[in-house]
Order: sequence, then C-alpha cells, then structure tokens
Amino acid sequence: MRSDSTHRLLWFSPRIVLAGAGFLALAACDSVERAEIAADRAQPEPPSVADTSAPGGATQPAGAASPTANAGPPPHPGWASGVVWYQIFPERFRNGDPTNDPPRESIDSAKWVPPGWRVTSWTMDWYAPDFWETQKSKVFYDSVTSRRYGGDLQGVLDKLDYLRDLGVGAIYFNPVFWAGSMHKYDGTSFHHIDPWFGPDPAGDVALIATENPLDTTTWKWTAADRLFLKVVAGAHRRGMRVVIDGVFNHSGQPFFAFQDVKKNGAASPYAGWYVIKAFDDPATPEDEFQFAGWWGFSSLPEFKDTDDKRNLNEGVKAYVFDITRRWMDPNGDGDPSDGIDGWRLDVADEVPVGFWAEWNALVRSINPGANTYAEIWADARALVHEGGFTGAMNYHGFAIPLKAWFADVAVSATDFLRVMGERWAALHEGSRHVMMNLVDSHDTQRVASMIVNRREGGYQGFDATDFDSSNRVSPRESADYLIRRPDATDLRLLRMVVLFQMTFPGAPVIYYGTEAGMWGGDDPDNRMPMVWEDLKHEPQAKDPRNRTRKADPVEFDRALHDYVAAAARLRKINAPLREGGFSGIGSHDDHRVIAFARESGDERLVILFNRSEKAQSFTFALRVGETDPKIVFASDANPGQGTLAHTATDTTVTVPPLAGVVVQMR
Ligand SMILES: [Ca+2]
Ligand SMILES: [Ca+2]
Ligand SMILES: [Ca+2]
Ligand SMILES: [Ca+2]
Repeated sequence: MRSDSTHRLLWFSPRIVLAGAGFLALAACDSVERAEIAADRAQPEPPSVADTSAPGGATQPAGAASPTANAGPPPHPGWASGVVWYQIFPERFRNGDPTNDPPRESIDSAKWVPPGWRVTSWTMDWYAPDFWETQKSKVFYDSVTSRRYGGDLQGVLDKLDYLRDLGVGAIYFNPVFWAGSMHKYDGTSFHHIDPWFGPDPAGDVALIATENPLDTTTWKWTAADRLFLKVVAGAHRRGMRVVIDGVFNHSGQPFFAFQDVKKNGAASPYAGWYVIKAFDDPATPEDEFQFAGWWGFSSLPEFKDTDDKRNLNEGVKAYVFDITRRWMDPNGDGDPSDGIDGWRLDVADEVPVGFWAEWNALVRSINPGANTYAEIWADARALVHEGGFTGAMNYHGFAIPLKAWFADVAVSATDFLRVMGERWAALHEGSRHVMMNLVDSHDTQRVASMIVNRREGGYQGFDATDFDSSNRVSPRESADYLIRRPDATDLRLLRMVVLFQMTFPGAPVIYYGTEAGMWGGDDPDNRMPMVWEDLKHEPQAKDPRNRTRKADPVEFDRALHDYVAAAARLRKINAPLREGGFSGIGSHDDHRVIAFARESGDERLVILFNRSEKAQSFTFALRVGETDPKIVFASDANPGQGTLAHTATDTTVTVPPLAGVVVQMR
C-alpha cells in the first residue's frame, strides 16, 4: 500500500510469525512501577492505605497430564475470547441506595477526619473541598482519599441494562469484599461483601460477629453477600459474566486473622499467616509487635510464604481456597452457575507462582469455564503460563505501546505496528484473544487525560515509565498537567483509541466512565464519581493547585457513549475482530498511518488509522475473490467521511485526519 504516489510505505512481513522464546526480554518497568505506586501512596494521611491492583493469568486445563509442565492457558477460554469488559470501581459507579451510605466509624480514616466529616455529594465539583476537608487541610490531596460517595451494589443492579446496552460482555469489579478504604485492597474479610455495599450494614456486621472464621460451617450469608449474588444472577441473565478482584498477597489490619495475632501473639491460630518479626512482650508496657507490610505499608500486612517461597502458608491457602469455593459455587451444589465467572488477581507476581498453579487448578475444578487474569505490568507470559492463568491485564502488550503512538507519537508508526504485532504473536496461543486490552485503569490517568496531556517525543520507549510516571500523570506532582475537559481534537483521538481497542485481538476493557466522557489524572483523580445522564453535575471550576482555570461542564457525553456502543457492536457482529488472526499490512512514519488486517474463515477486515492532521490515502491489494470492498465503520464523527475506490487489483481508501476506518473486504 502507499499513502500517495510520491511516498513509498515501509513494508514488513505481512504475517507476523510466532517469535522464538526469549525474544522479548522481561522489562524492568514493573519494579519501577511498583516503587512509584508505593511513592504515590506515601501520603500524609496514615489511615489511607495504598491500593494495589493487578491480576492476570491463565489456568491449568483441568486434568492436564502434568500440572508442573508449562501447559499454558486453557485451550478453550470460551466466553473470555474477545469479550468486551467494563471495569467498575464500586464506591464510585452508582449510589443506588442512599440509606446504606458509609458512616464515619466505618471508614479507615475515622480517627483522623474532622468531626464534620460526611459523605460527599455525588455531583459536586471534584476539586471543590467539602467543609470538613477545609478543616483538615488546605491541600486537596490530603483529604480526598477520606471521601466516600456511597456507591453500592444496588447502583450496579440498577445499571445492568445500561451495561448490556453498551455491549458489555463481562464486568470486572475492583474489590467488593469488606474493607475500610474506598478502594478496598485492604481486606477486612474475603468471605463477606462490604456491608456498606449492601442494604443492611449494621445487621451484616452483627451477623459476621457470630461466626468463627476458621469454621466455614459458621459462615453466614449477609444481606450484602446476597445482594452481590443477585447482581451476579442479573448479569448472567443479561448474558454478562462477572469477575472480581482477588487480593491474596496481603490483608488490611482489621482482617480477623491479623487482629487475632495482634491480640494473642504466638498463641493465635493465625500466627503463621503473617510475616511476624516480633510479638508483643506482655511484661513490658510498650508494644513490641512488628510485622512486614506490602511495600512497607503497615496498613497492608503481608501474608507469609512457605519457607521455600514456592507457596503461601497453609493457613492462608486453606482460607483462600474456601472463599474461592464460596464465591464460585455459593450454594455448594456443584453447579457453578450461581457464582462468579472468574478472578482478577492483584499483584500476582508478588504471590508465589506455586500457589497460583494450585489455586488455578482449584478454580478449574469448580468451574471449567472460569477465567483468571493476573495483574502484571511487565511481560506477563511466564507468570500466565506457570501460574495457569487465562491471561493478564495487558499493560505490556497493549496499554503502554498504545499510549506511545496514539497519544504521544513518541514512536514511529512502523515501530508501533511492529511491536503490537510482535507482542501479540509472542503470547501463548490460548492467551491471544483473552488478554485484557486496557488503556487506563484505577491505577493510571484516564485515557481522555492521557490524550489531553500528550507530548510528542520524550518517551523512553515501549517499556518506559512515561506511561505511568508520577510527574507526568497527575496535577498532584506536575504543575503543567492539564486537568481540562477533552476538546474536539482530543475526542477524535479518543475515538481512534476506542476503535483500536475494538479491532485489535484480545478483550477490550472500558474503564467506567470513559464512554461517558470522563477525564482525570492518576489516582485519586481517576476515581471521580461516574457521570450519569440523569444527574446534574456541577461544573469543574476549582483547581487542586489553586491555579485559575476555565470552568468545565461535567455532563454525560451521549455522542461518545453511542459511539463506544457502536464500536462494541462492530466487534460483536464481525467474527474476525473477536477471534481472527492479525497481520500488519503497512505503515508510513511521516504520514502517521498504519493498516492491518483481521481475518477468520473467508472474512477479512482491513483497519486503517491516520494519526496525522491531514487526510491520507492508502492503497493496498485486493485478494482473489474480493471484488466489492466497503467502508463499514469510521471513527470520525461524520461517518460519511472516508472514501474508497478500487480497481480490479487494488483498493484506495482515504482516511480523514485523526480517524480510523474499517473496510470489509468482499
Ligand atoms: Ca449507597
Ligand atoms: Ca509489651
Ligand atoms: Ca451452585
Ligand atoms: Ca507476597
């Protein structure tokens, strides 16, 4: 293909072949990333615990001959293949029940917030401090993690039709289990849903107090637990799957086992669950109790590994296995249809892989159709393979390179297309259509703000931390970080990104609110309350650094929503986009264009992206039997733009500036 008569395109092998082992070195960015997350979390507010996130993985096929062999992901990931995901951060998605909103005593920072603390108005200007916040500090970021908005499961239940109509096939929930923080990566229990996500918080807490956590026969189903199962059933009825976050590396301090160890020391039945450096000596007045916390955070005591570091200790393992059974087959009748459909596993690379192999085998034994995903920011292949996960959150093979080209143009079109193809082809066959192809998450700036803050050049490469380096992703660290609403040009780029997600192999993930037009920097500004069409939101007029700014209206973007739904529908009705092979067709660095094909059976689609500010023409060859190619989708707001002409042998497509076009070859 060529962009015009005077420019030759750069060509590379039209079919990307499976690369040899080891051709992708493990990137160093993961540890850097972790250090940055840790740094981000070093906040002045002691109770606000870090939130972690990351899952991924492929499971061992049940009955595999050798569970230790690198069997790789399950051969038939079923529903997970090509599915469209929607990620819900429960505290911030929808407040469906104002009567259960969390009271002060339920939150982790209860002791540190001023007496006037109250639940924050859902529709308030995000950067406007509530009265109690001004009592605490003049700094926006000192109080924001103590906010609660009252999002809950009734809110999710009320919006299941909304998700189905958007084209969602699977919901990924950030942690839903009981925890004191707003993000809930600091579990108080793994066998109960957070009481303030359900209809009877006080009743739930009282009921839980009657249990012996070591005896599963005493475990009750609280009102919140039951409402969660209703959400699962409601999703299933609408053809959607439900995956939840498993945080099996650490707990919060209020976790029942940790509390018991703190109280009873070495005599506690849970003494072996944690990394205890010293128990308290009752003979002395001071508290000598010392333990290891995740990344040094005392709010997140880490679970102990076995002495050989190949597994989690027996006590935690047995508990995690019990709660896995509980949520995957709640009524215990051997039929998993009443349970969740899988898990996303937080900081999966910080839990021994031997544990994951056993745990994934358990998951498969309960529900052979379940899927599991490791959170890992680097190359996920080894962990997915050895741990027996289905796939991973695809930062390495999707989000990071995507931002490098679509937002920052920090790499050439040719390098972008080549790296995307190589990283995809290097995946184990069973992972190729199930990787969670996200652009943003609760751990990154929102995609709209990535685009608003794009900076050409300066990117260190495809594994650089530019993707999520704190001084470039948040107004908290960077005085020149733009917090404004995306403009018309930004939205063209956002539409291109969405179309790329929907046309690249794997499973696209929509972080809640992207479709509604939400923007925001990294944590905590990526966790604003969802913008809804039936709510009247205040404009964003305040600035976290007290700079002057133009007020930005905050309102549901109906046009963007309908575009995302249309792109999801395109994927749904075109099998090649969900399950077809991928091959690069060509690229042009100066014209900033890429073209690739997706095909399965006798169907072929060619997808073209023009990242330049001028219209660009592409010419590529027709295959035998392709006589009537047709544009079936365009990211441009005006679908009439983009033209196609063909001869007996070639097709020429003109793509508008900052747009993508899908051509059905027929
Ligand atoms: Ca509520
Ligand atoms: Ca003592
Ligand atoms: Ca069942
Ligand atoms: Ca660990």
